[in-house]
Amino acid sequence: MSDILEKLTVCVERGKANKVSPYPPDLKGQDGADELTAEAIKKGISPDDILQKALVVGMSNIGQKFSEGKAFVPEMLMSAKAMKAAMVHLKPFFTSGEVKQKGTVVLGTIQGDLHDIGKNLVAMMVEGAGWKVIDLGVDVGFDKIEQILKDNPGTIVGLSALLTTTMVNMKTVVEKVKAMNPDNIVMIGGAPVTQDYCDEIGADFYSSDPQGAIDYLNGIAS
Ligand code: B12
Repeated sequence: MSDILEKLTVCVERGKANKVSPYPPDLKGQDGADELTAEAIKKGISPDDILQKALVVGMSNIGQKFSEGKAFVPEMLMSAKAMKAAMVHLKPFFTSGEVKQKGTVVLGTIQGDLHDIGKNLVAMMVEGAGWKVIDLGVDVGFDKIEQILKDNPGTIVGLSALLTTTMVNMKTVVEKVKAMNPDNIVMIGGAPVTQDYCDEIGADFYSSDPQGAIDYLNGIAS
């Protein structure tokens, strides 16, 4: 099991999306994240292990290299491509939860930020836990959320941020969402976000992972 997960980690870190992808040249002709994820599932490795022990590790490795000046934006982009190729196979597992919907969650990556992999994972897993998810995509400000809240009162807002420079935009959204109705709930997450930041901006809930969000949401629903 560890062999295939290690290969998968390398594929995400090096940005090898699938077998036909010519990038990176030294891995030409070899299986990529697409094929290896399919194989791992076939072998009975749990989708959660595939995600946590391979895909997330690969992303973290490329992020580390970027921090050290050993990798650049194009490489991160290729890693994101590989991660997305893998996630296609995981989606059915994460979204095959209960059919009855417990409520609605509107999700988006905050204004100025284009990172969507973490947000997409939260969307998949929250949906799988039985919630209706409205995914607004990336670069989301209050304007996009406002209409959803008007049309679907009681909708819970989930915001993701990966950039310290633009995570400050979460504060504005929280303020405006609360000004609309103080009972509106906002949960936040993303690598640079912390519980302290959540408290500081008056958001209702922070979690470092999707499961925390699911536990919180299920607590609200029950
Ligand atoms: C892939 C990547 C990119 C890709 C994004 C592709 C995409 N479609 O998402 C591209 C190449 C486009 C990119 C661009 C940039 N990036 Co970038 N990127 C990354 C990288 C390597 C991985 C991010 C990722 O997907 N992680 C994996 C996911 C699964 O983790 P996650 O997002 O944290 O999500 C998890 C949790 O946080 C949580 N979660 C997430 N959201 C939410 C929401 C809620 C409500 C909850 C409860 C939980 C939750 O659940 C998720 C699953 O566990 C990170 C490095 C890193 N290690 O994070 C840098 C990183 C985030 N990028 C960085 C930078 C600097 C940039 C650029 C500014 C580079 C540049 N000079 O242009 C641009 C910014 C573009 C923009 N305006 O957004 C920096 C940010 C530094 C900082 N302190 O702000 C990082 C940290 C790299 C580094 N080490 O310096 N990037």
